[in-house]
Amino acid sequence: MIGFSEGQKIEVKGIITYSRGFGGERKYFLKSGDATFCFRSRDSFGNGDVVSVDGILESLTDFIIKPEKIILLEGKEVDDAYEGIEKKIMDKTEIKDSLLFENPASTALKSKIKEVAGKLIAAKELNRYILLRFHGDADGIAGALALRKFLRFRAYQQNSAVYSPRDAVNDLGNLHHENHPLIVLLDFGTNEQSIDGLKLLKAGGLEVICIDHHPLHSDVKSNVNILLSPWTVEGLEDQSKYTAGYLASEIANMCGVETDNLAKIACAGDKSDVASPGEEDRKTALVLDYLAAHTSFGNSLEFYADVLKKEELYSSIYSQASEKINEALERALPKVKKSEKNGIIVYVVPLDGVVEPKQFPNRSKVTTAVFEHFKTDSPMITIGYGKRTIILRGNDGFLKKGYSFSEIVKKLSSDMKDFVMSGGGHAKAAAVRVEEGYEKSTIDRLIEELG
Ligand SMILES: [Mn+2]
Repeated sequence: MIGFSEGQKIEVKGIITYSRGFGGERKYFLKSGDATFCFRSRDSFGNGDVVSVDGILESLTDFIIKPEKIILLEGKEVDDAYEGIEKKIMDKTEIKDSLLFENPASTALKSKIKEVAGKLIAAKELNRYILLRFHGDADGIAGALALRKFLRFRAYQQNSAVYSPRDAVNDLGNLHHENHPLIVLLDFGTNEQSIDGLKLLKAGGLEVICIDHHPLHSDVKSNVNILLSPWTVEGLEDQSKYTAGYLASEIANMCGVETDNLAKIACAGDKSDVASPGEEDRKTALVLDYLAAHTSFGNSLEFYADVLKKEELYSSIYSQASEKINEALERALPKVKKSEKNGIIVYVVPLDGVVEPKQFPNRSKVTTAVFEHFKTDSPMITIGYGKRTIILRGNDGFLKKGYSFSEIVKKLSSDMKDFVMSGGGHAKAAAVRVEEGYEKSTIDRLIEELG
């Protein structure tokens, strides 16, 4: 560093990122944003504490300060220090300026992707505690694996697409003793049902980054610190296909790791063509979905990464998963009813008796399998239903006629408040929960909406 000399008086404000015992004292490492200093003290500080150290610069080789006075900062001073130091680190960090894939979403979101990349790199540099919740499907898992390539964090699988107030209270409780933790929600958390949870995090003063491609509720933006969503891009079409795992791969790419492969797996998992996934990527996505459906423990990310490396286990999971889907498809096809409405082919398939509760494939996977079985260029939708659940799939032809399931579901939810409990999803794929016994009437009503 320019301008420092040994023996000079120095005052440094910084964040403690690490410490270790050193005789009867502790040796602390302090990041000021310009450099990492160290000092020894008998006082006890924690990682993440912000201190101001007055003393003599003893050595220029590793910036050792002999402290004369150490003050632990509190309140607003801490927040200001974090902001300032983080900014210095972000300015110094080299973040790649190129994208993995150029498309209307990545181009428009480039500076946002960069912002998240910088934020995560700074968090890593400051050794902040990061909690990442990822959606328990191939897209969410691939995204978490992409971020894992350059970042350490606690990872938890989220099996619902909603960030509930219960999740928020849990996180607030668990992070209570962490200093300036950071929460990342990946592939969920930006829909209407998540707002209350997000509000609690905000009220608790937690910093939150949301990376999601589910239809965005307008209140999300004001309740999180950074929002990376294709739904914020004006005029963008088919927003959902820019999947969360794909966006996470773009972030990781800017941080200098290779994530091309994970971007493809993420897109394969959500049937998106954005990263042009191939046959092998589709296989891997299926393996991840199969694993995620069978995993009940929360911290499973390392396990997924391992399975992908173990060839034999991988292939045997793949053959089991595809066999189970084919078997379910065989059971479903005889029950499919075909009709037509306003030039749209409609397939309806009852799924009770076709899928077993809590088994792979679930109702949504079987509906997708039926949908893919009847693949056509003409406008077509497939509706799968079971007890209290309706699953919707539509093709590009359906979309081109100007329809969107997220819009239709929104309308149904408000028109049929008493029967439709909740619903949501994407333009081409969505799900609805209804009161028991109202599955068929809701489907009839839904088909009427196509008129
Ligand atoms: Mn997704």
